[in-house]
Amino acid sequence: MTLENIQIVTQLEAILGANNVLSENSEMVPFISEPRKRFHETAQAVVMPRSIADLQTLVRWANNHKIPLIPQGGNTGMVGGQVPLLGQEIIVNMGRLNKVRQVDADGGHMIVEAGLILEHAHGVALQNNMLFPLTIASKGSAQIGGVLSTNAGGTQVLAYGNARALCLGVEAVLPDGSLYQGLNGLKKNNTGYDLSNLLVGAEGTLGFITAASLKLFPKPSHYETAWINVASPQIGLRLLSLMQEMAGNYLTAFELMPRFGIDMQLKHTMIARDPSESLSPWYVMAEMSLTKGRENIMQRCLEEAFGNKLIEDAIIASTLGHRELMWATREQMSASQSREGASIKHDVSVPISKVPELIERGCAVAEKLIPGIRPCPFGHMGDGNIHFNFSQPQGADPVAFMASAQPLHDAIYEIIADMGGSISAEHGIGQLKVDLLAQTKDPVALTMMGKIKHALDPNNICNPGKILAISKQD
Ligand code: 2HG
Ligand code: ZN
Repeated sequence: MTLENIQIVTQLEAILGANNVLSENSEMVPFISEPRKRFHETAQAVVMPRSIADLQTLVRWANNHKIPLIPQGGNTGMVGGQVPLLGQEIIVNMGRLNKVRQVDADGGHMIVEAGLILEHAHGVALQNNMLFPLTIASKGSAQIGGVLSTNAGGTQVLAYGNARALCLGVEAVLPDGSLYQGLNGLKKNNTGYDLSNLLVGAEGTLGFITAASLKLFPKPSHYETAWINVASPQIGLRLLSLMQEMAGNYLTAFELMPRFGIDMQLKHTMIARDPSESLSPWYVMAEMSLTKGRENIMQRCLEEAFGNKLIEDAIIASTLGHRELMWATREQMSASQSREGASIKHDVSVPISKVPELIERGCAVAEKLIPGIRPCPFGHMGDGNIHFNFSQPQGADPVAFMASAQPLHDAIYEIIADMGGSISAEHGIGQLKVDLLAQTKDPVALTMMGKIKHALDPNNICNPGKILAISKQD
């Protein structure tokens, strides 16, 4: 039975309460427009369930009527997973399911609901003298459910792992409305298929994550943070090895940035001052998260690097403000590119040792394809994950620049394939990379994914057309 929009809205109001349903286009805008301004479809409605039981009723109803639902967190995703593709979906914003259910500091975990904002999760951990380490630039809006559904990475993966590695289990409403109960505080639990891990990174295509058990770590007593001039990504790689050798897992961040990224931020007055000491084509921002009694490890690493003639200039943050300036500069790289005009992006990874070669080959091919293009490769060098982004040539028409992107995408992804890398390191597939995934993923893996999707969601109501094309899911 198909329902008209008006009936849909009436029934949604009956299930969830009128205050929790938005259907006017003007009200839906904040939930439909997304960071990259690339996906423009409207939605039937935006709903905000207030309880897990209401969510279950909603999903059961949608399954009966074969109405597509999109689980949405803070709407910060970069690949359009959290916004409509078809125009007839109902966006289910999870923000009101945001309770902290349990904190077990001694046991090293906490159970929180999907709608909890990532920064608030950090705060809960800190109040208990613990650390939830996963952090991303959009931490003030991103929600735990979205972080897990996209298996987000960020700047601490080097030492602590990505979202998947930080999750002990989830609770989820499945496409038939049943509640999967996988929450636990266990480090070891070897009881069959890892279903929680299947839901993490599924981008809402297998159901709605409603709560998660997250790992907590002892809170570091202090941080040593440095901004280091490196002559090339190759030198950056050697510095990474040196720091890992000397500091082991205390090295928690190792981020690479080109000078261009700092210049953009100064130009658009996004930072009060340059965090670096002097000009260099590249910089590394490195951080060590240390426990009591471990002091000056960064200083010793840098002395060693100076002694080996690996580096010529570096600065260690001497105040909290200085450290914050360094982090702001790193985290605003993406936003500064948006202010500079259009940018063509690739969230890619290669084996860490191949990052310098990736940057060299990628820049060369881009400059050949689009003269004047301004490469801005930056990011999580310690994880082999580079945001291989390119800003439009100065003064170029942004629309024409974006229209010329395909040969560049093809060339970058060809290099990635050649190096055994990944077409999506941390942002996921969403709607942006569905075709690319189909072209590049192992065919057997794609078939397995399609079968899992069909088994759990035969009516294809959970985020249809994301990760897998609609024909593949049926
Ligand atoms: C980051 O690391 C984000 O800053 C955004 O993942 C990357 O805009 C981008 O390409
Ligand atoms: Zn990133």
